[in-house]
Amino acid sequence: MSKSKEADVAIPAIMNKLPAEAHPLAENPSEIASNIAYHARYSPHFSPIKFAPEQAYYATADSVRDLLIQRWNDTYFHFHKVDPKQTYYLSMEYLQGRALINAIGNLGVLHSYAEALRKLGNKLEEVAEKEKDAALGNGGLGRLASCFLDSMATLNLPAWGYGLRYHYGLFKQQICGEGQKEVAEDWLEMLNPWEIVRHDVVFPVRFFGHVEVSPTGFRKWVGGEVIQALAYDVPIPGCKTRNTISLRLWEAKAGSEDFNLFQFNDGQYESAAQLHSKAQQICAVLYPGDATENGKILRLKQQYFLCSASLQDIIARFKERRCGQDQLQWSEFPNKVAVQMNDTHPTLAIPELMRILMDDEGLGWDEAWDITRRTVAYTNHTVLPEALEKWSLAIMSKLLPRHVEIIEEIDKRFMAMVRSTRADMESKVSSMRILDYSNPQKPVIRMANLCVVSSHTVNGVAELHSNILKSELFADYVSIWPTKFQNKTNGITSRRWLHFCNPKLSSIITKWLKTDEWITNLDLLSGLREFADNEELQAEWASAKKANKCNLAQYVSRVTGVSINPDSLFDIQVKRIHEYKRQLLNILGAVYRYKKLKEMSPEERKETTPRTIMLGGKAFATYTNAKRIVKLVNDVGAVVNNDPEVNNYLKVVFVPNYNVSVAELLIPGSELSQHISTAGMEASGTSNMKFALNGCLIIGTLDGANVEIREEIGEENFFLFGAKAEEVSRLRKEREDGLFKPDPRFEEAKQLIRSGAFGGYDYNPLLDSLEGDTGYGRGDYFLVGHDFPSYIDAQARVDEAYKDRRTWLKMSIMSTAGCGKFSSDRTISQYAKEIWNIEECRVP
Ligand code: F58
Repeated sequence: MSKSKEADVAIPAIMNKLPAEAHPLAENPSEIASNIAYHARYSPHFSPIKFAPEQAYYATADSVRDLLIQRWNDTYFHFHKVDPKQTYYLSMEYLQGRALINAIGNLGVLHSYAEALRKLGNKLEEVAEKEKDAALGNGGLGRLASCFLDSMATLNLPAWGYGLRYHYGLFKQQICGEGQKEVAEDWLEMLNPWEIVRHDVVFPVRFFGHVEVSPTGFRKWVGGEVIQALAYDVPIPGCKTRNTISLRLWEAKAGSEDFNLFQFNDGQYESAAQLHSKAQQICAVLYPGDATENGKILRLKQQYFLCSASLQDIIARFKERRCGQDQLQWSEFPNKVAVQMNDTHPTLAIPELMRILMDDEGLGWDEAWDITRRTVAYTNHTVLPEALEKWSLAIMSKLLPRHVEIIEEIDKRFMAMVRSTRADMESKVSSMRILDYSNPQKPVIRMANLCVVSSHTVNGVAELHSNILKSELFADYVSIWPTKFQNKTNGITSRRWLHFCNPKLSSIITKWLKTDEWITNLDLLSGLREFADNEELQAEWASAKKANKCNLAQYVSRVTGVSINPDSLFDIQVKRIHEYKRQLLNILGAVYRYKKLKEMSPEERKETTPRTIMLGGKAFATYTNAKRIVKLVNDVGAVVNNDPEVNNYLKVVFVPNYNVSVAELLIPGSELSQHISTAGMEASGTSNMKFALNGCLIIGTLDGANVEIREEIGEENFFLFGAKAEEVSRLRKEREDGLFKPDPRFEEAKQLIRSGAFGGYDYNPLLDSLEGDTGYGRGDYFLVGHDFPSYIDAQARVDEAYKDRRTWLKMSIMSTAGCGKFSSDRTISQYAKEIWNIEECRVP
C-alpha cells in the first residue's frame, strides 16, 4: 500500500485521543464525538482500521439511533398510557430519502453533530452523503406519505404509518445510448441503522385456501399458504418536540417448521425451502411488473400482506389496551382507531377488517359493517382511468376466497340500498356497483368503488381535483352521500424541503422574520412580503440562490459531464415521466428555442436570456413513450450542448436518477420550474410547492395545486398558460371534428426532430402521438399542440422578466412568502380534525 493510501484509511489520531465512551443521550459536541467513537469501536460494521466517511456515517447513525430510540420508547409508552384515538396511515409507498440530517435536525442537535464530526476529522455533509435513499415509493404519492409522517410527529398526533419493507426499492436509472436503463438498488445492502426489528411483533397472513362452512352456517377461511409478517419499526422524530412516532414496515418470513430438512438432505434444495422462497418474493421489489398473471398475483399478495398484518396489529393493540375489561366493546373500536387508505392500494383493509370482526371475533354483519365504515377513510390521488385499480374477480377468488364473499355481499347490499331508497338512480347502478360484469367472461372488482361505498370520508388532494371527483368521477355517489366528500390540499414538510435542504435561505428567512418559528408555523412566511422590495434582503436572497446554483452546477458537471453557467436562468422540470405531465411540451419548446437561436445573428443572440433547461425523472420500465421522451431529452442535449454557436445561450441537461436526495440539491438551485400538465390531469403535484417555497418561479397550467399556489403567491408572480380544465373535453371534441389548426411554431419544432437533427433514432412513433384527430395513442390527447403557442409566449415573458433582476427577486421572495398554506402541518391538522377526529397527545 502506498504511503498516501495508508494515511487515507488510518484512524485519525483524534479517534485515539478521544475517549470512546457511550453517551447515548448526548446533546453536546464533545460527548457526541465520544459516543460516535464508541460506536465506531464497539458496534463495528467494518474492519477497525478505517474511519473514512462511510464508516463515520454508520457510527454517527448508530449514535443518533440511541437518542431516537429513547424518544420513540417514551412516545410509545405515553400513547399506551393515555390511550387516545389513534390514526393508522396505510400506504404501499413511502419515499423517505435519507434520514441522518432530518433526524439530527428534528432532534435539535444538527450543529452539535456537525461540530462533533469536525472534531473527528469529518464533514457532516460528506458523511451524510454516504447514506442511500430509502426509495420505497414511485413518486408524489409515496413522498406525500413521508411528509405526512413528519407532520404527524411534529404535531404530536397519535398516528402511525404502516408499509412494506421492500428489499429493492425504486430502480436506479442509468442513461445509456438507448436511453433509460433500470438497475436494481439494494438500499439494505450494508445495513439499515434506522430500523428496529421487533421479533415480538409477528402475524400470520394466509393466501389461497378455501372457505369452510360449519353446520351452523359459520364461515372460516382455511388451508392455503401462511406467511409470517415481521415488524420493523422506523422511528420518525417530530420537530421541536420529543414525540417520535413509528413507521412500521412489514417483512415476509417463513419459519423453520416450514423448512423441509429431509428434502434438503435429499438434495432437493428448491422444494425444501419453497415457502421461504415464496415469502421472499413478497417484499422483494416495489411495484413488481403486473403484465403477467404471476405478476398480478404478487402485487395483490403485497397489498393483502400490508392490510392483513397492519389490521391484526391494530386489533391486537386495541385489545391489549383493554385487557382486564370483562367484555370487549367492539363498538368502541372506531372511537379508538382511524384507518386512512393512501389511494386504493390498501383497499383490502375493508374486507379484512370485516373478516376478522365476523370470523375471528364472532360479530354479525351489521355490527362489523358499522365498525368498518366508521373506521376507514380513502384518499384518491388520480382521475386517470388507466390508474384506477381493477382486480380480476378470478384472481382475487383464487388468492382471497373469503374476501371475495365479503366484497360480493357489500356489493349486493349497496345495490339493494340504492334500489330501495333511490329508484331514480336505477340506470346508474351498474356503473356505481363494486363488481363490474360488463365483460361477463372477465368480471372485475372496482377498488375505488369499494372504497367509496365503504369509507366514511373520501378526499381529493387539491381543490380542483376534489371538485372534479365530486362533479365527474364520483358524482353519482355524491347524490347519495352529499357529505362524504372532502378536499385536503396536499402539503410538504418545511423541515426537509426548506430548512435542511436550503440552509442559506433558511437563515436569511429567520434573520428577517427575527424568529425561526416559521419552521413549525409556515404561515409566518407571509411576514417576508413587507421586505420583498428591500434591496438588502434582495441582495442576500440573490447571493443564497447563486451559491445554491453553483453547488448544483458542480453536481451536474459531476454526474453528466456537462458544464453549465451559473449565471444562466436555471429552468427545471423533475417528476415521473408521463405523457400527461408533458415533458414533451418542454422539450419541444427547447427545440424551438434552439432553432430560433440558430437563426439569429451573434449580436441578436447576445440580447437573449441564457438558459439551462434541466429535466429529470424516471419512466416506468414498460412505458414506451415515456422512455422515448427520456431518450429525446438526452439526444437534444447532446446536440445543443456541443453546438458552439449557441451553447453559451442554451444548455439542455437530463439529470439522471432523480430521487429525493437529488431533489434536495436541485430545488434550492432552481429559478424557474415547469408544472405544465394538461389541465385537470395532475391531481395536485407537490414539487410545485417545494419549488415555490424555495423562491423558484413557476411556469404552469391551471392544474392541481398550481391553482391554489397562484392564488396564494399572486397571479403576477406566476407564468400562466394553456387550456383550462373545463375546456379540455370541448377541445378534444373539436379536434375529433377536424377543427384543430396547429401553430406553425409547433410544426417547426416537430419537423426539426423528424429531420434527424438530433440523431438517427426514429422519433416518428413518439411524434405521431401528436398527429391525427382520433385513435388510440394519437390525436394529441394531452393537448400539447393546443397549448404550445401559449407556452412559447409564456416562456418569452419569463425571458423578459429575468432581465429585470429586481422584479425577478421580488417575485421570488413573494413566492416563498405565499407558501404558508402548503405546509403538510396544515394538511395533517385538517385530516386530524375533519376526517380522523384525533387530538394531540404530547409526550411530557
Ligand atoms: C400522485 N400520484 C399524483 N401515484 O399524480 C400527484 O398529482 C399528487 O400530488 C400525488 O399523488 C400526491 O397526492 C402518484 O404518485 C403513483 O405513484 C402511483 C403508484 C402506484 C402505481 C401507479 C402510480
